[in-house]
Amino acid sequence: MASQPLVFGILNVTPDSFSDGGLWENPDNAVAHARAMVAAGADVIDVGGESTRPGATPIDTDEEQRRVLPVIRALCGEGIVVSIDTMRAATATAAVSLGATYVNDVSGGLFDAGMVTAVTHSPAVYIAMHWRGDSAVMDDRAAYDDVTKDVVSELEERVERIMDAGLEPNRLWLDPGLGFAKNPEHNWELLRNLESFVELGYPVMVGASRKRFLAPFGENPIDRDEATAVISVLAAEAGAAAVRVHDVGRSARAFAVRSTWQGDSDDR
Ligand code: PMM
Repeated sequence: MASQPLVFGILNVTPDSFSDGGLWENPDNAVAHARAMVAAGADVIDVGGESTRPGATPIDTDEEQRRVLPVIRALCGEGIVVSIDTMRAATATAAVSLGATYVNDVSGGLFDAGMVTAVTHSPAVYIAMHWRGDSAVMDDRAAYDDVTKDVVSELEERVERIMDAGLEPNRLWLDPGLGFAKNPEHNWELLRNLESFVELGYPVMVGASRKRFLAPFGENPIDRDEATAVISVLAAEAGAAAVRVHDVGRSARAFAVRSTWQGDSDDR
Protein backbone atom coordinates (compact mmCIF):
# COMPACT_ATOMS: atom_id res chain seq x y z
CA MET A 1 0.00 0.00 0.00
CA ALA A 2 1.35 3.45 -0.83
CA SER A 3 2.21 5.41 2.30
CA GLN A 4 0.96 8.95 2.75
CA PRO A 5 3.31 11.95 2.58
CA LEU A 6 4.40 13.62 5.78
CA VAL A 7 2.46 16.77 6.64
CA PHE A 8 4.61 19.75 7.60
CA GLY A 9 2.49 22.36 9.40
CA ILE A 10 3.63 25.92 8.69
CA LEU A 11 4.39 28.12 11.69
CA ASN A 12 5.48 31.57 10.53
CA VAL A 13 6.69 33.53 13.55
CA THR A 14 6.73 36.72 11.49
CA PRO A 15 4.85 40.01 11.37
CA ASP A 16 4.56 39.96 7.57
CA SER A 17 4.07 36.50 5.98
CA PHE A 18 1.55 36.62 3.18
CA SER A 19 -1.29 34.64 4.70
CA ASP A 20 -0.61 34.43 8.43
CA GLY A 21 1.77 37.31 9.18
CA GLY A 22 1.42 38.62 12.75
CA LEU A 23 -0.81 35.78 13.97
CA TRP A 24 1.88 33.75 15.72
CA GLU A 25 4.43 36.41 16.67
CA ASN A 26 3.78 35.85 20.36
CA PRO A 27 5.68 32.64 21.37
CA ASP A 28 2.81 31.33 23.54
CA ASN A 29 0.37 31.70 20.65
CA ALA A 30 2.87 30.10 18.29
CA VAL A 31 3.32 27.07 20.55
CA ALA A 32 -0.45 26.72 21.01
CA HIS A 33 -0.93 26.84 17.24
CA ALA A 34 1.77 24.21 16.74
CA ARG A 35 0.06 21.91 19.27
CA ALA A 36 -3.22 22.38 17.42
CA MET A 37 -1.54 21.48 14.11
CA VAL A 38 -0.07 18.33 15.67
CA ALA A 39 -3.51 17.41 17.00
CA ALA A 40 -4.88 17.95 13.48
CA GLY A 41 -2.33 15.52 12.03
CA ALA A 42 0.93 17.40 11.44
CA ASP A 43 3.99 15.14 11.50
CA VAL A 44 6.44 18.05 11.63
CA ILE A 45 6.16 21.77 12.48
CA ASP A 46 8.11 24.01 10.08
CA VAL A 47 9.12 27.13 12.01
CA GLY A 48 10.15 30.22 10.04
CA GLY A 49 11.13 33.68 11.25
CA GLU A 50 11.51 35.57 7.98
CA SER A 51 8.87 36.12 5.34
CA THR A 52 9.93 35.06 1.85
CA ARG A 53 6.99 36.65 0.03
CA PRO A 54 7.88 38.87 -2.94
CA GLY A 55 9.01 42.29 -1.69
CA ALA A 56 9.30 41.21 1.99
CA THR A 57 11.65 43.22 4.23
CA PRO A 58 14.85 41.26 4.97
CA ILE A 59 15.81 40.81 8.64
CA ASP A 60 19.14 40.01 10.29
CA THR A 61 20.21 36.75 11.94
CA ASP A 62 19.73 38.08 15.49
CA GLU A 63 16.15 39.08 14.81
CA GLU A 64 15.42 35.78 13.07
CA GLN A 65 16.79 33.82 16.03
CA ARG A 66 14.97 36.02 18.54
CA ARG A 67 11.75 35.03 16.80
CA VAL A 68 12.25 31.31 16.22
CA LEU A 69 14.53 29.89 18.91
CA PRO A 70 12.20 30.22 21.94
CA VAL A 71 9.44 28.54 19.95
CA ILE A 72 11.73 25.74 18.75
CA ARG A 73 13.01 25.18 22.31
CA ALA A 74 9.45 24.82 23.58
CA LEU A 75 8.29 22.54 20.76
CA CYS A 76 11.31 20.23 20.98
CA GLY A 77 10.82 20.16 24.76
CA GLU A 78 7.35 18.73 24.14
CA GLY A 79 8.68 16.09 21.76
CA ILE A 80 7.24 17.76 18.66
CA VAL A 81 9.29 17.14 15.50
CA VAL A 82 10.60 20.49 14.23
CA SER A 83 11.87 21.82 10.93
CA ILE A 84 13.63 25.19 10.80
CA ASP A 85 12.79 27.26 7.72
CA THR A 86 15.90 29.39 7.31
CA MET A 87 18.50 30.38 4.71
CA ARG A 88 21.12 31.10 7.40
CA ALA A 89 23.70 28.60 8.66
CA ALA A 90 23.87 30.17 12.13
CA THR A 91 20.12 29.90 12.64
CA ALA A 92 20.06 26.35 11.28
CA THR A 93 22.87 25.33 13.64
CA ALA A 94 21.20 26.94 16.66
CA ALA A 95 17.86 25.32 15.82
CA VAL A 96 19.39 21.87 15.35
CA SER A 97 21.25 22.22 18.66
CA LEU A 98 17.84 22.77 20.30
CA GLY A 99 16.56 19.58 18.66
CA ALA A 100 15.26 20.52 15.19
CA THR A 101 15.27 17.51 12.85
CA TYR A 102 15.03 19.24 9.45
CA VAL A 103 16.71 22.31 7.96
CA ASN A 104 14.40 23.72 5.29
CA ASP A 105 16.43 26.14 3.15
CA VAL A 106 14.41 27.90 0.43
CA SER A 107 17.70 28.97 -1.19
CA GLY A 108 19.08 25.42 -1.47
CA GLY A 109 22.39 26.67 -0.07
CA LEU A 110 22.73 29.67 -2.38
CA PHE A 111 21.99 32.41 0.17
CA ASP A 112 24.58 31.51 2.82
CA ALA A 113 27.81 29.90 1.64
CA GLY A 114 28.19 28.25 5.06
CA MET A 115 24.81 26.51 5.09
CA VAL A 116 25.59 23.20 3.39
CA THR A 117 28.73 22.64 5.48
CA ALA A 118 26.82 23.52 8.65
CA VAL A 119 24.08 20.99 7.86
CA THR A 120 26.63 18.36 6.83
CA HIS A 121 28.27 18.68 10.25
CA SER A 122 24.90 18.36 12.01
CA PRO A 123 22.56 15.39 12.25
CA ALA A 124 19.76 17.22 10.38
CA VAL A 125 17.96 16.35 7.18
CA TYR A 126 18.45 19.11 4.58
CA ILE A 127 15.52 20.24 2.42
CA ALA A 128 16.99 22.10 -0.58
CA MET A 129 14.48 24.17 -2.53
CA HIS A 130 14.91 25.56 -6.05
CA TRP A 131 15.68 29.29 -5.80
CA ARG A 132 16.89 32.01 -8.13
CA GLY A 133 17.28 34.93 -5.75
CA ASP A 134 15.64 36.61 -2.81
CA SER A 135 12.20 38.16 -2.57
CA ALA A 136 13.42 41.47 -4.04
CA VAL A 137 14.40 39.90 -7.38
CA MET A 138 12.65 36.57 -7.74
CA ASP A 139 9.64 37.77 -9.73
CA ASP A 140 12.01 39.25 -12.36
CA ARG A 141 13.78 35.89 -12.70
CA ALA A 142 10.71 33.85 -13.66
CA ALA A 143 11.91 33.11 -17.21
CA TYR A 144 12.64 29.59 -18.46
CA ASP A 145 13.17 27.79 -21.78
CA ASP A 146 11.47 24.70 -20.34
CA VAL A 147 10.55 25.22 -16.72
CA THR A 148 10.68 21.55 -15.68
CA LYS A 149 13.99 20.81 -17.41
CA ASP A 150 15.53 24.06 -16.16
CA VAL A 151 14.42 23.62 -12.55
CA VAL A 152 15.47 19.96 -12.54
CA SER A 153 18.90 20.80 -13.90
CA GLU A 154 19.41 23.73 -11.51
CA LEU A 155 18.45 21.43 -8.62
CA GLU A 156 20.83 18.74 -9.91
CA GLU A 157 23.59 21.31 -9.82
CA ARG A 158 22.70 22.06 -6.18
CA VAL A 159 22.70 18.31 -5.40
CA GLU A 160 26.22 18.04 -6.80
CA ARG A 161 27.50 20.89 -4.67
CA ILE A 162 25.74 19.48 -1.59
CA MET A 163 27.23 16.01 -2.17
CA ASP A 164 30.66 17.63 -2.70
CA ALA A 165 30.30 19.10 0.80
CA GLY A 166 29.86 15.56 2.15
CA LEU A 167 26.17 15.33 3.03
CA GLU A 168 24.99 11.72 3.04
CA PRO A 169 22.42 11.19 0.25
CA ASN A 170 19.84 9.89 2.75
CA ARG A 171 19.87 13.31 4.48
CA LEU A 172 18.82 15.27 1.39
CA TRP A 173 15.33 16.22 0.24
CA LEU A 174 14.40 18.41 -2.74
CA ASP A 175 11.63 20.91 -3.42
CA PRO A 176 10.75 22.52 -6.79
CA GLY A 177 10.03 25.84 -5.03
CA LEU A 178 6.52 26.72 -6.20
CA GLY A 179 6.06 30.48 -6.44
CA PHE A 180 9.77 31.29 -6.14
CA ALA A 181 10.81 32.85 -9.48
CA LYS A 182 7.82 31.11 -11.07
CA ASN A 183 4.62 32.47 -12.55
CA PRO A 184 1.32 30.58 -12.19
CA GLU A 185 1.79 28.60 -15.42
CA HIS A 186 5.30 27.60 -14.32
CA ASN A 187 3.89 26.30 -11.03
CA TRP A 188 1.22 24.20 -12.75
CA GLU A 189 3.75 22.85 -15.22
CA LEU A 190 6.05 21.80 -12.35
CA LEU A 191 3.16 20.09 -10.57
CA ARG A 192 2.16 18.28 -13.78
CA ASN A 193 5.74 17.04 -14.03
CA LEU A 194 6.35 16.31 -10.36
CA GLU A 195 7.51 12.80 -11.29
CA SER A 196 10.59 14.38 -12.91
CA PHE A 197 11.63 15.58 -9.45
CA VAL A 198 10.72 12.31 -7.73
CA GLU A 199 12.88 10.48 -10.31
CA LEU A 200 15.95 12.34 -9.04
CA GLY A 201 15.85 9.81 -6.20
CA TYR A 202 15.43 12.12 -3.20
CA PRO A 203 12.26 12.67 -1.15
CA VAL A 204 10.32 15.58 -2.66
CA MET A 205 8.48 18.25 -0.69
CA VAL A 206 5.66 20.29 -2.24
CA GLY A 207 4.79 23.73 -0.87
CA ALA A 208 1.69 24.97 -2.67
CA SER A 209 -0.26 26.12 0.36
CA ARG A 210 -2.33 29.28 -0.20
CA LYS A 211 0.07 30.55 -2.87
CA ARG A 212 -0.89 33.18 -5.44
CA PHE A 213 -1.26 30.68 -8.28
CA LEU A 214 -4.25 29.26 -6.39
CA ALA A 215 -6.05 32.63 -6.51
CA PRO A 216 -8.54 31.38 -9.16
CA PHE A 217 -9.87 29.01 -6.46
CA GLY A 218 -9.94 31.54 -3.62
CA GLU A 219 -9.37 35.26 -3.75
CA ASN A 220 -8.03 35.47 -0.18
CA PRO A 221 -5.16 33.19 0.86
CA ILE A 222 -7.25 31.50 3.56
CA ASP A 223 -9.88 30.60 0.96
CA ARG A 224 -7.28 28.47 -0.87
CA ASP A 225 -7.16 25.63 1.67
CA GLU A 226 -9.43 23.27 -0.29
CA ALA A 227 -7.33 23.79 -3.43
CA THR A 228 -4.24 23.15 -1.30
CA ALA A 229 -5.67 19.87 0.05
CA VAL A 230 -6.48 18.67 -3.47
CA ILE A 231 -2.90 19.45 -4.51
CA SER A 232 -1.66 17.51 -1.46
CA VAL A 233 -3.43 14.37 -2.72
CA LEU A 234 -2.37 14.86 -6.33
CA ALA A 235 1.21 15.41 -5.15
CA ALA A 236 0.97 12.19 -3.14
CA GLU A 237 -0.20 10.35 -6.27
CA ALA A 238 2.86 11.71 -8.10
CA GLY A 239 5.17 10.42 -5.36
CA ALA A 240 5.75 13.45 -3.10
CA ALA A 241 7.22 12.57 0.30
CA ALA A 242 5.89 15.63 2.13
CA VAL A 243 3.58 18.59 1.83
CA ARG A 244 4.03 21.91 3.61
CA VAL A 245 0.66 23.39 4.50
CA HIS A 246 -1.02 26.04 6.65
CA ASP A 247 -4.28 24.10 7.13
CA VAL A 248 -3.05 20.75 8.40
CA GLY A 249 -6.48 19.27 9.09
CA ARG A 250 -7.67 19.51 5.50
CA SER A 251 -4.59 17.83 4.02
CA ALA A 252 -4.49 15.19 6.77
CA ARG A 253 -8.16 14.35 6.15
CA ALA A 254 -7.56 14.29 2.40
CA PHE A 255 -4.75 11.77 2.97
CA ALA A 256 -7.05 9.71 5.19
CA VAL A 257 -9.55 9.55 2.32
CA ARG A 258 -6.77 8.51 -0.07
CA SER A 259 -5.61 5.91 2.36
CA THR A 260 -9.11 4.46 2.71
CA TRP A 261 -9.49 4.48 -1.10
CA GLN A 262 -6.29 2.44 -1.24
CA GLY A 263 -7.73 -0.03 1.24
CA ASP A 264 -5.08 0.76 3.82
CA SER A 265 -6.00 -0.35 7.33
CA ASP A 266 -3.74 2.35 8.76
CA ASP A 267 -5.81 5.31 7.65
CA ARG A 268 -3.94 7.85 9.78
N1 PMM B 1 7.34 28.26 0.62
C1 PMM B 1 7.41 29.27 1.51
C2 PMM B 1 8.30 29.23 2.59
N2 PMM B 1 9.09 28.15 2.78
N3 PMM B 1 9.82 26.01 2.08
C3 PMM B 1 9.77 25.00 1.21
N4 PMM B 1 10.57 23.91 1.37
N5 PMM B 1 8.93 25.02 0.13
C4 PMM B 1 8.10 26.07 -0.12
O1 PMM B 1 7.38 26.03 -1.13
C5 PMM B 1 8.14 27.17 0.80
C6 PMM B 1 9.03 27.11 1.90
C7 PMM B 1 6.48 30.43 1.28
O2 PMM B 1 6.08 31.13 2.34
P1 PMM B 1 4.91 30.76 3.45
O3 PMM B 1 5.63 30.22 4.63
O4 PMM B 1 4.31 32.07 3.75
O5 PMM B 1 3.99 29.76 2.85
